[in-house]
Amino acid sequence: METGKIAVVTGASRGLGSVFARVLAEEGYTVALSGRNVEGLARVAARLPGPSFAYPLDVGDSGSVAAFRDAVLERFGRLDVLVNNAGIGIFKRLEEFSPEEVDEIFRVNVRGAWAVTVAFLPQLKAARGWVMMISSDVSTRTFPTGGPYAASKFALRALARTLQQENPELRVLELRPGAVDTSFAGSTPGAPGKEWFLQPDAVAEAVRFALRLPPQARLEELVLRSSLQAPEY
Ligand code: NJP
Repeated sequence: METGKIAVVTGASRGLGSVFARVLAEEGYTVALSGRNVEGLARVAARLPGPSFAYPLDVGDSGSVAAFRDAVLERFGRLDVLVNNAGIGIFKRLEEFSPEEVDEIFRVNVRGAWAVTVAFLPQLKAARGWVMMISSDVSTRTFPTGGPYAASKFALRALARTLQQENPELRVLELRPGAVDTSFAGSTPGAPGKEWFLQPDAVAEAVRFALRLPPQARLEELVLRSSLQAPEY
């Protein structure tokens, strides 16, 4: 079931981005996959059930974002769904961070999502499209060693809400997963101790749910955690 609609997923080379791309393809979208690891993008693209397009992107680099936007618009001329998924995490006590590490978290998690969103804003508005910000259950709470990461997700939440307020024709979803079993922050999927983590496929179902809503319905925020994770607020 091809819909003629186009979706962009950032950070699609592995983890959550790869399963978001699969669900979008299953829902009939042609998916533009992006990330720095082009081999990873090609692997993910090869497994998708529908047509796709893979293009290198560092969301924190203005030139890279402009080249990616130009490539997507030259190829498809429109955009219906943007999933701002690219993100990094570094976890340690505040005094152990270098300024460069703090900058890098904000460069990717905040500036990156802002840059890709505004690059495609005219097309997203014309399509009355979705922008899905993949933030975190820590976009409203903190935990020791998570200071700059949580701060970046609080900031992403603020960007999501401002985007919605400024652009009522869009549907902006802040999707807030808890701990998910991916390669995030250098971890290994399925590693001992991660048995309680949510599986990525479960998070991707939230994207499917949003996509299937009637046009009149705007899902603004969704917290999705493993039932084995403590309910911290
Ligand atoms: O992590 P991982 P997840 N430019 O490390 C890409 C949030 N989240 O799938 O560039 C462009 O397996 C990287 O691609 P590449 C989290 O904050 C997660 O779990 O090719 N892309 C890769 O595809 C993040 O926002 C958990 O290396 C860049 C992807 O990002 C999102 O979920 C919990 C990039 C990261 O894949 C996906 O994370 C939570 C750049 N500069 C929120 N830098 C969790 N896993 O527990 C990285 O609350 N990427």
